[in-house]
Amino acid sequence: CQWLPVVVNTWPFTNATQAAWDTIIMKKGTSVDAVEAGCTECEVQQCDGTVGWGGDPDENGETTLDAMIMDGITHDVGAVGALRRVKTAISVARAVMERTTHTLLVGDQATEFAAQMGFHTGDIHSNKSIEIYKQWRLNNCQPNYWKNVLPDPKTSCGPYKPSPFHVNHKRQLSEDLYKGIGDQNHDTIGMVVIDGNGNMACGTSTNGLNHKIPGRVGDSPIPGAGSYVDNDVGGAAATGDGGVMMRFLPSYHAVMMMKMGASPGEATADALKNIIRLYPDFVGAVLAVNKNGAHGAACHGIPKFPYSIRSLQYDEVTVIEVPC
Ligand code: SD4
Repeated sequence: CQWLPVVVNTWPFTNATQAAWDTIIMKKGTSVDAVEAGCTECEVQQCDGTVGWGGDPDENGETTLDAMIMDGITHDVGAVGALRRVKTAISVARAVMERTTHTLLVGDQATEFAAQMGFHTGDIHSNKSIEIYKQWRLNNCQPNYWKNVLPDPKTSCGPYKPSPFHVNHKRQLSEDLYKGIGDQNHDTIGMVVIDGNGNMACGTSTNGLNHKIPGRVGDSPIPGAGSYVDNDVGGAAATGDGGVMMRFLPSYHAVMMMKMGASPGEATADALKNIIRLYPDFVGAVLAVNKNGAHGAACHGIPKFPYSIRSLQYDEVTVIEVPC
């Protein structure tokens, strides 16, 4: 198609788009190389504090990372969840893909794997993450992601105990989540690339949610949830409330809709429709590009969703805003 190659990613993370584009054009890299380079750029720059080291500490004050990478030709996937003490999450995910027959490694063992593969391990706090954590402790540790539990009566913080009272099966909305996701505070890089040979790859990288419960893994490293790609169809990536999104595999849904003939815009809208029906207060977005380079996105719960693109159609990295 006349517009190929194409790089698209969530949010106005334009340096990431440029890094991926340069990898294809200047370094003659593959789509997998480009996704790794683009997501790495965000990890290094800590894109808005929501990607990479030193952002969004958990309830213990620790930043942990989720990432995945997927090859559209082979459907090979590598992913890490709740990765501790390593900054280079997308590259570790790629090592999982290329050096193991597994798909997803988590927690301390993912860190051990990274160390074996030669990645640097060490402290990944920042002054900012320490400050966010301190403020949260000072504000009575607002237990954003618990339900039907009681805090320690002395501290009003954890450890939480199961509440003996009524059990509410409805998801409680978290103020913090809504502050964390929006056009002023971008989250999670999700990227889809079509390289010069028409081959596709996708990936994600994130540090998840502020004050998440330690051990929490979001949608980002889950194939079909955080992102998904099929060389013969197209790819998609998601951002938003991952606890909800992973129940619906919106990236897989969008790619399957494109396979059945939907445009990227229609496919992403359909993927979100399923979620919104059950979770009307859900906040998130899905971005998709088909194998010909047509692109589109849908979003919910925020005024608009910006995504970044570079292709032959756009002679510089361009931010497109979709109204929600
Ligand atoms: C997560 N989906 O960990 C990520 C966060 C995100 O916009 O994308 N926020 O749930």
